[in-house]
Amino acid sequence: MSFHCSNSNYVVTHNSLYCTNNSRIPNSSTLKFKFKLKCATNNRFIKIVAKSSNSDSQQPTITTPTSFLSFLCPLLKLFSGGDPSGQRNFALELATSSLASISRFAWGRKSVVDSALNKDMDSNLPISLQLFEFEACPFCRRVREAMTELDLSVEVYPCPKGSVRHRELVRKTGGREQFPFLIDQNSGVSMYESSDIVKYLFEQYGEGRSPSLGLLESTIFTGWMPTILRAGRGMTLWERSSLDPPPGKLELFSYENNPNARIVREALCELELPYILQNVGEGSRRMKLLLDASGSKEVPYFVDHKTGFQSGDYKMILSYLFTTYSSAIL
Ligand SMILES: N[C@@H](CCC(=O)N[C@@H](CS)C(=O)NCC(=O)O)C(=O)O
Repeated sequence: MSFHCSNSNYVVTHNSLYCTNNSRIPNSSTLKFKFKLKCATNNRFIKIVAKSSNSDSQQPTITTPTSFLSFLCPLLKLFSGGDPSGQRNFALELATSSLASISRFAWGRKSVVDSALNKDMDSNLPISLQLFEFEACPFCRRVREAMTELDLSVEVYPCPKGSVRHRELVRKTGGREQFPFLIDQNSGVSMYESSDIVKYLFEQYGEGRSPSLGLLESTIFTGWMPTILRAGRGMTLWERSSLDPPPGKLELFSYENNPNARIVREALCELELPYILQNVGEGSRRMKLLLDASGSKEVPYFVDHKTGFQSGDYKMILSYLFTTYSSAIL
């Protein structure tokens, strides 16, 4: 249910209140809403009191986060594989990506709910979730893991450091550059803070399930491992990436903890290419879509709908992406 009050829109889920336009509520204040609902079956009024809490991260502070990544980033660049479009040692790439997957245990591997969203599995249906993130960010990873577990499709807008398009959108919509940032067009909610996003997604689409404590707390313990192991891949915009957005829809079948799919997502991020992420964890209802598209259950599977390119071979996908979406070619 949603309502308008004091120049802001609010959405009430079964146990939370969200402000949909990111307007700032002063830290010292608590907002209390009282309203009545008329019950359809017996016409009696139910009184509802909703209270915003000061710890609610829907009250954004104006400060830009001082991220551990800002210190780690130059260090990782020093040891990283350098130019992502250049020759790569694929044995090493796969080894580090596999270790990264192991470090995240079972999170983001399989679907744990029969999600309410996307009941009709059709890749042409509009997607209501938009996630602004970058691959190397541990907080964004936890949200992507939750999305695999909830079997949700999402439009991903990569926001690497040096971004020329998507960071600006986040600043305009949410007020500051902080990732992850989620927009849910179903409810009109937009929000920062990974743990709030994960809780929100489970509340909205978890069919009564709650996120596991492991998923919520894991970022502190193992969240940085993939970032370090992958030497900061999926963190910074590739210097020769095309300045224009892709002319057509890009679609990736993936699940968060798949080592090969991670390497493709890193490249999409370094090229700042928005794409439809079709999560197909173990037990996903979307498996049929993948089978129809590729004839196999293997991920990653990538489709560029404009050019017709499609492939399930991560090396071929990388080569295609860095050639097609390089500023030198377009
Ligand atoms: N508490 C926040 C932390 C988010 C955060 O610090 N994100 C970093 C990236 S890992 C960020 O946005 N850094 C600013 C930047 O990259 O410009 C959450 O859990 O979402």
